[in-house]
Amino acid sequence: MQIKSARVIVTCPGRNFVTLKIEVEGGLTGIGDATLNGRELSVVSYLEDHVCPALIGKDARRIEDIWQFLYRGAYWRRGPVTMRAIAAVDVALWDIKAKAAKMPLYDLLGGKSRDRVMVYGHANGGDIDETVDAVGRYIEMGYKAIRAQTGIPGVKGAYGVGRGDLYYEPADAALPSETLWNTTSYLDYAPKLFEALRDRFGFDHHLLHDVHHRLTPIEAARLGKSLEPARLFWMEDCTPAENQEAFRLVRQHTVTPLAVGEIFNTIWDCKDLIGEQLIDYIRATIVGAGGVTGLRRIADYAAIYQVRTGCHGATDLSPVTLGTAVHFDSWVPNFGIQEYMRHTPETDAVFPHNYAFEDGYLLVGETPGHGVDIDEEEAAKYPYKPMQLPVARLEDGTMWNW
Ligand code: CS2
Ligand code: MG
Repeated sequence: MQIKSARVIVTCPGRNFVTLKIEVEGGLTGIGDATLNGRELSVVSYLEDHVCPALIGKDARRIEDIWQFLYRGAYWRRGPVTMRAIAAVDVALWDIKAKAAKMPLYDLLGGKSRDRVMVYGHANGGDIDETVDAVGRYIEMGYKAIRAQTGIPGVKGAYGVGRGDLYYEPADAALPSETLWNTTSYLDYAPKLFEALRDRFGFDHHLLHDVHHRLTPIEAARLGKSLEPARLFWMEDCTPAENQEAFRLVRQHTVTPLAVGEIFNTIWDCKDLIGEQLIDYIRATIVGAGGVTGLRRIADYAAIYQVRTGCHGATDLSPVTLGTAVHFDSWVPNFGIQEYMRHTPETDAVFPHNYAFEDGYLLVGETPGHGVDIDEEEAAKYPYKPMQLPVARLEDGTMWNW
């Protein structure tokens, strides 16, 4: 089953997506997502200039060998650009293998471990009252788990406050826009949101919160402690995780469950976090962590330590990643939850797919492959637009973690 062509398709139906399409002799095709929010064209070049030419003529059935060829063979290991390119190839090849086997991807991975995949949606508002109302709307839509983020009065552009209810999208300008951060106001305000949410809705729904790397370890420990009465499903990215040891300090102070890993690329980024049981959920995802092959390694390792998966699923992860994730989630024994931010109708039209939301869960499709396609005519209507993520500064002008 020789690879005949490998092409990159860039489209911007509201936001940029990079997709790799591989065709093998006999005509079967598969697609993989290679989108890196705000840095899309670097992956396009990595694929077009360095990876695609080397794929031609290779046996598409040898997914593991091709993964190793691209990982070890580059010499320059890891990193978001390399690992997204590898993910795109890997997912396209799994798609082809599953189509050739006439099986939905989850079957090829070992079959379903569950019937449906619990997801969490994003509720946000400019202040506590607005966010409480937004959570109410998510509950009405059937969500069992909801991430809640609130603006902070006096703090311009606090993380997670979107434009619109369903389609939160942070990459908002050709050059990074500036937001403000104030840790003192946040540490004071955020716990009040969760108190208000539990007062209003009780404890029947899972609540999640994303700190988005804004705190130091001791501040994160304090927030974790103050959120304990709200019994969160998780507190996410409470402090930057380049230094995995930082989580020891957080962990020893709080029983609020910890999630981390949406920016991780490989198992090495979370080796100690998992091995020392410093986290509860690993957020690495298909496109970020080298495809199905890379993520499966992380998930199997995590299972030994009772760490469960919680795949990143923001809108910058294309429907191809989401669709593949739903297959992965249906199979993976140590599944925790799946993030689900809806794509716009334009994006859904570019990427026809067969996963479906029902009553707080995503249902996996039954067609062979990962169940997501790209309509190239539709994609061509939306040319690439330069868009970058914002940056954050403290009030005195110091750069902070966005
Ligand atoms: C966020 C993301 O989904 C999440 O948990 O942290 O929205 C993140 O900001 C974006 O994926 C960045 O591209
Ligand atoms: Mg996050």
